[in-house]
Amino acid sequence: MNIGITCYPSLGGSGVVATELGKLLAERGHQVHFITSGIPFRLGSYYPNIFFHEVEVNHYDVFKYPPYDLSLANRMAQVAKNEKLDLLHVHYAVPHALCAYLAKQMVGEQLKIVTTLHGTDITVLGYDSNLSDMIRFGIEQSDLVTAVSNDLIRQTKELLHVDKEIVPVYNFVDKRRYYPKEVGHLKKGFAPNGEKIIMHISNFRPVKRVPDVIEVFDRVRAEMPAKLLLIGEGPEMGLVRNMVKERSLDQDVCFLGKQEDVAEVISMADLMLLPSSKESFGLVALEAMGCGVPVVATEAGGLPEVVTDGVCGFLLPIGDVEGMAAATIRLLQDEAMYQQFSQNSIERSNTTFCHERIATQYEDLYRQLLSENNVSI
Ligand code: GMT
Repeated sequence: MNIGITCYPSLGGSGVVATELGKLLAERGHQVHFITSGIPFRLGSYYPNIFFHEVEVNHYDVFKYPPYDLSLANRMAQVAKNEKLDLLHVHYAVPHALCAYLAKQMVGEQLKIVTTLHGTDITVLGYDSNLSDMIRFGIEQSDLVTAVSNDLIRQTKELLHVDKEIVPVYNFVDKRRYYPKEVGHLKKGFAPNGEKIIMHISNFRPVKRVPDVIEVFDRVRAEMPAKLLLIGEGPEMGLVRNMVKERSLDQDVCFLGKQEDVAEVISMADLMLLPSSKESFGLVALEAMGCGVPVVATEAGGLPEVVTDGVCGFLLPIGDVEGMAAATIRLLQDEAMYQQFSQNSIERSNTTFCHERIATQYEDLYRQLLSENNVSI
């Protein structure tokens, strides 16, 4: 198959999933064309069967807002024609589903559109009355719509009142790269006296509730020796740094900023903390599970579909910092329970969320869609 993929190329779960899926499809012999505003950050080096088509936005003075959407639609149509694309798989509804619709109008009905909903494209932007009708239209005009959790499907239907079938396809991790790595030497640098390492990874946006991470860590630290590693950057970084100072936690909290090889970094952790108020899936939780790191998180959105409560970690109500601190201490102090949760996490990640399984699911959906229209593939 000739497949076009559009996503946001910068750091973020939807871009990661789109890029990793593209790599897996290319490994299976498909021609994969990324149509994005920059090289997706997880793409890294050269891969056979992967091509990159940059979307260049016109910054002519007359434009108050440079028209990214139109340039993207135009590029999609060009690539679809030149490379004889069978389908465009767009990740994140806004504006990608609409751009794909426009491209299809330009090249013809034979070009199929697959839209994957990732979360905030519905659970945040869906509440904006300036966008909600467009999002609904984009979903309805797509030939196939998938979402990364059942909870996101429920929320999409409730919020946008769409009747269209939305197929759940979970996110995945590549188990050839996400497994417990031997990083004792790195761990020693942060926890020289064998302190437990708690980790949080996010874009520090309000939905991630990073201040709750500090609240939880403060309580854990009062009970046992522990270190907190914070990975990522974003709007609430200043607030979080202040909280660390005010609570005199500077010696025990380390800010690592953005990191590319998270599989290596996550292997240093004993526990992943994810206190989000919204999380359609929680890719970071899955990445941690793949590395054998149990998760303490909230019950938000699709997290219960990823982290089995009491098996791979513990899930608490949003904002329950006391509960999350108690669960963290319990798990870190009970060695037998910890080892069991760590094993359970690896097993769940390698089965339900195995990269091979999910790539096959997407491939089957593409084939079904194209065969409905008698396209030979
Ligand atoms: O979490 C974010 O702020 C980034 C966002 C994105 O679009 O990259 O993540 C969303 O998509 C990820 C991949 O499907 C999911 O794992 C995240 O749970 C989801 N974020 C939210 O729902 C807040």
